[in-house]
Amino acid sequence: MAQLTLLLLTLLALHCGRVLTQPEYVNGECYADGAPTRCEPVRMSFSLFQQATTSSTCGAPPAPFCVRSVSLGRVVSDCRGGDICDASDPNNDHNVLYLTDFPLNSMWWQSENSLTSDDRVVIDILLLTLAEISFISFDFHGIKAAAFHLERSKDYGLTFEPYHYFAISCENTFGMLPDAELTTVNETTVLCQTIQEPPTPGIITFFPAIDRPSANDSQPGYSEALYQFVTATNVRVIFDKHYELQLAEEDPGYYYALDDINVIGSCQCYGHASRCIEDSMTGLYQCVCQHNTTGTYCERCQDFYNDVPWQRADGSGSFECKMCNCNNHSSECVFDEGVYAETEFTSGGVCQNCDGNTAGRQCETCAPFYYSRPDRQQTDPDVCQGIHFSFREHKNCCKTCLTSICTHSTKIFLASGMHSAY
Ligand SMILES: *[C@@H]1O[C@H](CO)[C@@H](O)[C@H](O)[C@H]1NC(C)=O
Ligand SMILES: *[C@@H]1O[C@H](CO)[C@@H](O)[C@H](O)[C@H]1NC(C)=O
Ligand SMILES: *[C@@H]1O[C@H](CO)[C@@H](O)[C@H](O)[C@H]1NC(C)=O
Ligand SMILES: CC(=O)N[C@H]1CO[C@H](CO)[C@@H](O)[C@@H]1O
Repeated sequence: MAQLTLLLLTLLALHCGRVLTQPEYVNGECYADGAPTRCEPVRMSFSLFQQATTSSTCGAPPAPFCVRSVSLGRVVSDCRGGDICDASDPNNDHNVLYLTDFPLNSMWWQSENSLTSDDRVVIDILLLTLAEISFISFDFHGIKAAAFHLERSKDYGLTFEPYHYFAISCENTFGMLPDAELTTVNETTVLCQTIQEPPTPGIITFFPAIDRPSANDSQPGYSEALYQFVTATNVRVIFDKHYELQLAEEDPGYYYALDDINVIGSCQCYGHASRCIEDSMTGLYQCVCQHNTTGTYCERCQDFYNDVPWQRADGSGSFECKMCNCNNHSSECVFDEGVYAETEFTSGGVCQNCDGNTAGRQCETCAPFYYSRPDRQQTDPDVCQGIHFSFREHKNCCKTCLTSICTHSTKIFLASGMHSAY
């Protein structure tokens, strides 16, 4: 109950927030006293006011149904109320929109009313980003399904994979054991959760991370596998089986009915953003990346911040991206694993296209046939001066090479392309 209250408060807060302000969510900061710290956007609802779609809705044409409830521990069906689903009557409409409307609204979604006990019904919800899911809850109107399962997509609906199962009998329906023991090697195994019998109306919730070995989000927190396991761009709900009843003669058949589906989580930003905002072009959420990261999900380092490899911030560190040192002679840099190992994992950036005839991993020396002027800093644009000692026409030129003549003749030499004739 406390959980439900919290959920409703969260949703109320989000509801008001969306109406009154730009959709922007702030949680903590990514820097504390100037030092980078892991940060996450606040939790929000990814289902609220999103358009869900379904394979089955009652009401067109209008059709009667019998109300299911639990009385004295048994499921009962009541056909006496003359209940009817009618899409054209606002009081009896059970459109799929009501699945994702404000949860305190009493309107509900209902499938066609005359299904057989194992007719499947599918609901799809797009989450508008790669969401890190805290929980998904289903608020059944009338009795719960006897079995249903979740699939998720991480590529905006191109592909789906099984995510979680629910059943009164996991073993009989899905051949799965509830309460499976997990260890770190198999902690992202898809599980089956028991639906209590009788399947009273109300909420059943799936927490993707809970009871998995690395779920404790402290030191270092979610494993990479678990971090990936809790994410989705789309959620698909598949109702597999109705709770079987002795249907009365006047009972038109089985149906599923839910008040709401809630998908609660935060934008996945790999610990490098405390906010995500709606992109006005795509309508999708995008992380506001910190720690010199970039991308929709802060999934890579900004250009020129490749001196260390990109890494997710977790409980063991913030892993901010580090700027390359190219001694002021390049603004391009690539990360090299080998170099990183050679430097004992302190610096792996390799500068590209060093300018001013500089060379080296950090543009820290001069290119062949150029030498470093003793009167200039390495960061100076003119630190490397050219001379070709073996080039006959210029062999008398400037032993010290600090005169303007030398600079001039060197330029001629370079421009003439005779460099390669050496
Ligand atoms: C997970 O692996 C452990 C052994 O490491 C095994 O005992 C357990 O049954 C496995 N769980 C599942 C659900 O496969
Ligand atoms: C998670 O870790 C913290 C710190 O190590 C500990 O205090 C807490 O009890 C742990 N929680 C669970 C559920 O194991
Ligand atoms: C870096 O290079 C620019 C021109 O490329 C130059 O103006 C500036 O003085 C240099 N900075 C240092 C610290 O040498
Ligand atoms: C370009 C950029 O955003 N640089 C930031 C990299 O991160 C440091 C803090 O670690 C900021 O001070 C820089 O502004």
